Amino acid sequence: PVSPVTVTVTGAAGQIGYALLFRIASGQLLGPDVPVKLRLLEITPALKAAEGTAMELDDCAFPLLQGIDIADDPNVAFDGANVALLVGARPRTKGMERGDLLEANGGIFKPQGKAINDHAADDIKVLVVGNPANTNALIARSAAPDVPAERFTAMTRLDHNRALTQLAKKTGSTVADIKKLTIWGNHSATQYPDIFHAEIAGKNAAQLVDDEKWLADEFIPTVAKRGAAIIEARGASSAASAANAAVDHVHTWVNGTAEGDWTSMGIPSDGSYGVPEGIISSFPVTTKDGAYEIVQGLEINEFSRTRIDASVQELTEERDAVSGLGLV
Ligand code: NAX
Repeated sequence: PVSPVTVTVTGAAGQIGYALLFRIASGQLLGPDVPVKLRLLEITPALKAAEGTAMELDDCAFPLLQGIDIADDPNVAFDGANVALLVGARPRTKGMERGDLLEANGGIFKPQGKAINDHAADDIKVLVVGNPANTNALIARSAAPDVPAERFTAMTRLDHNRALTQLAKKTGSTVADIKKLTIWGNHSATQYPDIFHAEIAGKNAAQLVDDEKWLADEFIPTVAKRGAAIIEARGASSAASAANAAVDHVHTWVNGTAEGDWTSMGIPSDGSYGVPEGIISSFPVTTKDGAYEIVQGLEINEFSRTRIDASVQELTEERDAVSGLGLV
């Protein structure tokens, strides 16, 4: 029998948590043969709501679910964790400056990083979903010096998936035909979805599209501003699609990318493609046996270079800001 994997989810009582936990418990995160133990971390006032979600999880009688613990103390919630999904974060509220936002999130991600450092299992893998995801991941990573830096990742898979569908619609293809798409940079409006290396049923996507105006004026802004468009339409931010992307991210990290394809993950830069070492930026990566590697040797044209640099510049500024606050 396969031993159970402990998965900690923060912000468990929130809307992404509600869309995410049932999929984890049903086996979609790690595979149909892997039993899971869930740990839900919430702030004290939301513990009761988290208990309600746990009651519904019980009522699903998922054969793979071997237990649910709920805590408001990160030291308890991350104890023995193999996978940590950091979803809960402090949202930007009206009139809040960027510095205030980063500081408020530092108050969440620094102690969580330390708790992961002190209590998680040796094979811990961390995905930060809560925004600003890249910089929150950097804060958590900095607070966990004993955990290998590459275990701290940020989610750009939702952007990747959004880009796949937009490209499929434009070209009259299906998402399953598309390979080697890349999201570069920050999970923010500056992100750069890159189709220059993408293939659609084996043909180069940029050549098939052959429309730089569409790329610059429609594709990139549609993908980058999709979160706002969802809020406008739904009256609430992306939840099921964000949970789906988190499942995809971890599933791919653990189980590997397909031959001849790659995915996008926010990961600590090793300096590849001129991205300053240490910042958590999205790259094209392949995964195998629970580890990932940046796809090397891609030619970056002028169109892409400008956009990657702009997003990386924003990440560098966020890094400098949290550094100034003593958070990294
Ligand atoms: P909700 O406000 O519905 O839920 C957040 C939950 O986190 C709340 O229940 C809150 O009590 C909890 N929480 C707050 N501080 C906590 C702490 N210190 N420890 C544990 N739990 C804590 O937000 P939801 O819609 O679920 O979104 C969660 C986060 O995901 C937000 O930061 C959001 O911006 C971010 N997103 C990131 C995306 C990405 O692609 N990286 C896309 C979707 C989403 O916008």
